[in-house]
Amino acid sequence: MQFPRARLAAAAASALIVGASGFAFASQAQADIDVIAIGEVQGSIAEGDADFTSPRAGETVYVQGVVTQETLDPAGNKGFFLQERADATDGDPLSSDGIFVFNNKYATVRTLNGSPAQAELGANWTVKVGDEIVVRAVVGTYYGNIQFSGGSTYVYDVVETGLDPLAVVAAPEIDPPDEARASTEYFRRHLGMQMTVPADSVVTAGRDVFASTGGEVWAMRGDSAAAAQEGYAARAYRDAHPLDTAEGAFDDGNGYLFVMGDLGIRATEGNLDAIIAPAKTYDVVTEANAGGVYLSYSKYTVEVAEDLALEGGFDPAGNEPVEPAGRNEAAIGSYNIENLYDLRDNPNSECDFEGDAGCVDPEDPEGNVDAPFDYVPATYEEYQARMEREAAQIVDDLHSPAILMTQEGEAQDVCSVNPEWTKRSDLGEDRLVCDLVNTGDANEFSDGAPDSLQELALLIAEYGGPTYQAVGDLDSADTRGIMTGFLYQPKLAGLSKARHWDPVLGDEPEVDYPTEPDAINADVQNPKALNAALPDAVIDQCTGSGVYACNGFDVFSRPSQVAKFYLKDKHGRPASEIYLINNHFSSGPNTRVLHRTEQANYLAAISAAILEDDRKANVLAGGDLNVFPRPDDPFAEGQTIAGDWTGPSDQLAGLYEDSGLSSLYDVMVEDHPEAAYSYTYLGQAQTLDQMWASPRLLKRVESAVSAHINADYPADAYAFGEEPAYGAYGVSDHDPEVVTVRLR
Ligand SMILES: [Ca+2]
Ligand SMILES: [Ca+2]
Ligand SMILES: [Ca+2]
Ligand SMILES: [Ca+2]
Repeated sequence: MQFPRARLAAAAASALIVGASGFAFASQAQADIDVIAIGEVQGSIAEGDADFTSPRAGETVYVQGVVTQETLDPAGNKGFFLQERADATDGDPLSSDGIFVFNNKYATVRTLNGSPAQAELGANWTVKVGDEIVVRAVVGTYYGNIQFSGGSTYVYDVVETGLDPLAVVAAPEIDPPDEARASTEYFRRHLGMQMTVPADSVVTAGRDVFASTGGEVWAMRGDSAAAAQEGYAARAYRDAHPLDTAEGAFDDGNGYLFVMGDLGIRATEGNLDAIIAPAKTYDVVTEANAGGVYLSYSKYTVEVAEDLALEGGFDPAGNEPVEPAGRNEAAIGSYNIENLYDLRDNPNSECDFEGDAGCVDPEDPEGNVDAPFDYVPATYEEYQARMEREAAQIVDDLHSPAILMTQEGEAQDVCSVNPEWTKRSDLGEDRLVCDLVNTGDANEFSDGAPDSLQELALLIAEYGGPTYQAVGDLDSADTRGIMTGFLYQPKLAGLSKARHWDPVLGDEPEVDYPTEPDAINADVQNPKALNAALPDAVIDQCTGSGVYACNGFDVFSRPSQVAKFYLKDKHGRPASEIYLINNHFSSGPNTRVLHRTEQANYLAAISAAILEDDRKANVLAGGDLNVFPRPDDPFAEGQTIAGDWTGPSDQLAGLYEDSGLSSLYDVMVEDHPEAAYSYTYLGQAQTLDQMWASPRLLKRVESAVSAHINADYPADAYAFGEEPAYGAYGVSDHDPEVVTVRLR
């Protein structure tokens, strides 16, 4: 053997052994040990293998490896990667030669009774990169990650110290195959091993952060086919997108992508608050970086040891930006403002403030929430900072649309604008006056304007933007307390009067849907939320999770909200009326499939009711539909959805076939495919936020764009105590949409 092997305790008993540290010992242990290859623990992953469990699961084994890297998670849990010297592996390229050791809060691992390590070091070995050790451990698994755990791991021997890990173990340059299944096998074959991310790799989505695991950055090799595409097209789109690298709606799953995490960076820097660099899409990695492959939340993540060195590529915000509306045009936007909760204790809600008990709804148990409420801002300053960034985006990047449909504002109305407020009054929190005691109709300052949206309107004015008015029907809220809403400029648009005979705003809406409408449907108001019971055939299939999951027994957990506006011409005269239908369907694309399909059907029925009343009506339906437009689908053709139900799921079929509306995504794809997306997930661009136009409105559409000011930028900086790296950009997880239409 060319390399040092573990000393046998049995041998040690017969002679005095001088350890690596020069310490002499004589072991009493008689046990023989059988060191096996780590590859035997990880298992050989053949092509098409569906079983990724360890062939040695649950067994106690001895392995030998070099400590290549330490890890540290945001909760303070430590760990390390162990990998065999390149010349001491099983020689099988289909099995990994490394393994992760989870070590809880400890910096040491116990030594085995009677082992050379114990004789040499006493009860504990201190984890040290560059030590080559022999351990006895139980083969465990944690959500698919094959690992040892410090509690059942003992160091048997320290074979050598002071090694340069990357000089003695293999750290292959990452090069995953294009096909998703093959890519998963590829990463599984490297689980626990060091891999090298080469320089020139290109970031494919804004850094994402998760409180429990830290941050992640998705990327592709600089020489991948997607990176070679022209200009802004050089990124990863879901397969169905026309700019995906392979032909056809569903092809390879973009297996060439990889993701980098920061468990290693945190350990290297010895700082719990360390987080991977705030990368944005198109950034280029300028220095090669190595790290162990770790499996977390179904993602094989390279936990790089050093923070990323990045160079900015294209600026995502410059990809088909919104143009200001012209003289005889009006712009209407839609924006998911991501949990815009204020820091006022709503007396009508039990889940918007510290100390609240939680919100429950027997009709929608899935929507129940318990304290602590992680969507409520930590401080008023944090809340205001988010609003300031959203205000800046609405003014600078969306060019102050006449009307903005919003999703995820707080469903609270216990405040009014302080009469003392002016653009320059600098009242801070006191810009609103609130009654935080009286509930329901007894509340003194309830005024029909949802408070966080109302305050956002004031922030827009303080920022130098135009005057906006906030409106919304609180009946559009879900159990937790988020709702859709509207911001409009009174100078450019006004709310039409709600008539009792109106096909949707009236007391007997003409929405053709097979079940009983909710009581709210009889309200005569503008704007107005609408909802109905789910059909029995759907309720009978509802389950707690997966594709059959339902958020309650109504069509919507967050009712669709209709508003009828008149747009004004440059003289302030009413030019045309338009119905806006604002939506926030249940999430996410591959769960709650039946439920979301009904939501699309109901939205189609609302639109059809308007168009049957007046086929020339201007209707714009929009919002976060939480599923992709055709031909994209979370389930490829022939893919199993459940039982013998196969893809595509075509959840928006009702909209395509029965609403009378056309998807403006088709306009975007035709006009500027490289910018046709609104969200990034697993490193790929996709579309969740959509706008749909009636025939008459479609003829007046001048442009429809998605403003790429969020999804491609690092998000949620405040969660990690950071300043936002890109000013206003990255304040929400969704990109807003703006459609510009001719007034007549
Ligand atoms: Ca593809
Ligand atoms: Ca509140
Ligand atoms: Ca409350
Ligand atoms: Ca209010």
